Amino acid sequence: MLHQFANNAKRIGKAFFLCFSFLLLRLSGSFDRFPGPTEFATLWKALRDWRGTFERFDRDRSGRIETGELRDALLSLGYAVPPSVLQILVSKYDKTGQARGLDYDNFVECGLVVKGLTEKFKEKDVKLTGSATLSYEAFMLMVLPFIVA
Ligand SMILES: [Ca+2]
Repeated sequence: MLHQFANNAKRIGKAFFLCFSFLLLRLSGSFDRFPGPTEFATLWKALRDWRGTFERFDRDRSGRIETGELRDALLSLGYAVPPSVLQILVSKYDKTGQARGLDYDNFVECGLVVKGLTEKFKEKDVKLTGSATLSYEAFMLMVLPFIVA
């Protein structure tokens, strides 16, 4: 039983840590506040949702999300990522370096970054036109939490 728990914890470890980090950022904009039971329930639901999305869009059952699968998965989540951005995402999060696709952990990390940056951008693009004007400081404050997370 302990061995099974350890294997599950190892398997979901990185995805859990990433979701946990983003949850903390979302709660307070910093790592100052520790989440309670409600937030942990939200975290587990988010992880279950990410797993479901991964499995639904890994259409060839390769255990990895390739470029087309990533495009479709992100689109299903409401993120119409342009092809140029999609290529950058794949090159960054496909850790094999051999265009074999994203494993689950890297898929979650990629998805969280796209989700977080898109939500931040929408705060500046209130009319949802797809463009926004922002200062250098606003841009840096928008992007840096995702780089250092
Ligand atoms: Ca696949």
